[in-house]
Amino acid sequence: MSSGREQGRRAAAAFGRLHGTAPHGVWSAPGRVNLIGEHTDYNDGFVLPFALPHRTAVAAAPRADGLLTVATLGDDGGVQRAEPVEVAALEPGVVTGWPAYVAGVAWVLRGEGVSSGADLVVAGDVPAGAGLSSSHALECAVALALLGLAGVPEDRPGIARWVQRAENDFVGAPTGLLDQTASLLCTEAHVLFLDVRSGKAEQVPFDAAASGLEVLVVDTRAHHSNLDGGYGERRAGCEEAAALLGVPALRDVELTELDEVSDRLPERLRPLVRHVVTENERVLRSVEMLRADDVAGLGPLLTASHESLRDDYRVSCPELDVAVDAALAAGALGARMVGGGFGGSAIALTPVDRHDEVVRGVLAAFARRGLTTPRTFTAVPSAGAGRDE
Ligand code: GAF
Repeated sequence: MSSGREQGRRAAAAFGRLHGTAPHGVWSAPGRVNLIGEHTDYNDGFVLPFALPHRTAVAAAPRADGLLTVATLGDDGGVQRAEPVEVAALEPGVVTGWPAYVAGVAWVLRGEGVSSGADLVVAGDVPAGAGLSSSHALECAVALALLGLAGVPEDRPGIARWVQRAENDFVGAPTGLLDQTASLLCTEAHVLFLDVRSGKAEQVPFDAAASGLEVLVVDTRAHHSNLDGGYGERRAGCEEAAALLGVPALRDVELTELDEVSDRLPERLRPLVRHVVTENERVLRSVEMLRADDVAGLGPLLTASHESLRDDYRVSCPELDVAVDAALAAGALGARMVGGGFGGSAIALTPVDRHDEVVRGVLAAFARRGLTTPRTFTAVPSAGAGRDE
């Protein structure tokens, strides 16, 4: 993990080497952890993410010929170049693989009247496929870079919606607004309490260390992708349930009416609705805990969230369950999978003085089952996206 602007410096240096000149600017955006509020965003509900110190940086300069070139700097210093594309010729399906995340943003911005070509050089350390929002970090950094080059004033909630459109309509992942909003709006030392329906975003102070606690991230290294069918199926199930209930979104179902509402749904949709309704409630209770300075009180809510995602929403996987169970057994106060699921990362709210035991317990549990050794790190709420240079 790098700190602060290191990725920006790497991107700028690589830009100089590749293009023989300094970039016009460098922008970067972080990955995220979602403390709680999973699969609620596309149901118009509540989320509570914070930004990671891990960032993706984009060094950029405009081009007069309308071409978009992208090069990515690997950990080993090697550079991977995407096929240059004409911004005017971009359409969904024309670009695939990782360059689609970059081209998708350029495609959306072209529709908004920002259609200049550019040279982009990317460097970052957000683990890919780890459920920590590496794709959104890239998309948000690219969006800020292209808008910055064009001199367009930033409207962050608006940029989040553009990035969502790139992801939904160009890349083909039917994701909600959680990740890009987190990357663009989070601030250091806070979690972002976002009401996705109204767009109301509140910075809630979050200092686990002051309570002798930390958020330990366990990247299970079981690969996660929102492009696999499971994510879209869950989303479609929620939309079907809302339509059957005659409400705009599952956000409109109250906890108190859950039983009555379930009776009106086919069996297969009931657990989805139960997860979304109880998860929204857990987010609201988590915010109350944080306002009351009761960070330890989050523990049972995190674990209840995991159980709901595992048993009702069914988006967990053996690796995530092993991580959560082992962390709890070794002394974590609460633990849950984060992000879309089916792989990726879990978090464990861990007493700082039990850090070593919890890490050891998780590693041992993975080793006993013959699973790939996970990566662990302590996540501290960090700065959101911005211009580095
Ligand atoms: C992924 C998606 F990108 C988010 O929009 C959100 O739905 C999340 O899964 C689940 O909460 O990260």
